[in-house]
Amino acid sequence: MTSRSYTFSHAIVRRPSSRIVDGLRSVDTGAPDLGRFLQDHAAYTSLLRSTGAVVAELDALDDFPDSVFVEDAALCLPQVAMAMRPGAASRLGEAAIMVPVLSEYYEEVLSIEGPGFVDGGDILVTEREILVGRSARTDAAGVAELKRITSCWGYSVREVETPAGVLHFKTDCSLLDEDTVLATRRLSDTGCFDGYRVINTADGEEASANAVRFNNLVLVPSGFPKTAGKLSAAGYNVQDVGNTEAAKLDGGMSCLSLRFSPNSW
Ligand code: CIR
Repeated sequence: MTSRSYTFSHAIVRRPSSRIVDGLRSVDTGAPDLGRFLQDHAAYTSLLRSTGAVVAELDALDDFPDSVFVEDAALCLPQVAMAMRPGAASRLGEAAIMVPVLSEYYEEVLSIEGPGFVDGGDILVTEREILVGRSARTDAAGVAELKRITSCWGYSVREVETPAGVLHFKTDCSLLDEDTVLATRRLSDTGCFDGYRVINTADGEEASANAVRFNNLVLVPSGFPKTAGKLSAAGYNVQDVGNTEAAKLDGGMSCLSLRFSPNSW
């Protein structure tokens, strides 16, 4: 069975900017090291490619220190791609830059026009629905516009809450398969995944929740052996990827790519 929620023919990544040290962060745990970030990014990109997907690696954007987190600027569904409207002022301009890139793959590229805001990191596309977490970056008006646009293709959007103090909805969860999500306990306890099978991150390993299922692989940040073990024991093909530098900027595995299978290909 081919699942549109984790089977992808394509991905887009963007190389980290030489201004990565200026990236946004909730807590300052030290400056990210560009050389190490580049190494981890290369390992991540080659794992995506190892699944047979075509992976476009975009040039770094030095005007946008956070632009390596390419997921936040767009949402790609099989029928349509959309530029998002990132809620951080320093990231707003990343969205328009994605439009010509996405037009290489899609006949139709739409944009969230505002006044609301939506970050791609707040959007979890599952087989049956699109969950959008309101957060410091994504507001009700943004969710409403996303809902209006995606309803044209029959998608059902469910608005949920991102726990206080958590950057994005997907900081605390990821899709593992048609029915299963990996989530922190603080998020799954809200009941937002009722009806799904939930695998919780191991206690103390909440930062491993932002994994990514990409074809046959589940990429998880390195350094979370208990959660990785739980996923392996559940039958997933787990690959760990160094994430120390992205983590200094609140980034994890899903933030680093846009993943898609355009219908027109
Ligand atoms: C930001 O604050 O926007 C970046 N430093 C991190 C973005 C992480 N993106 C994501 O979780 N989708």
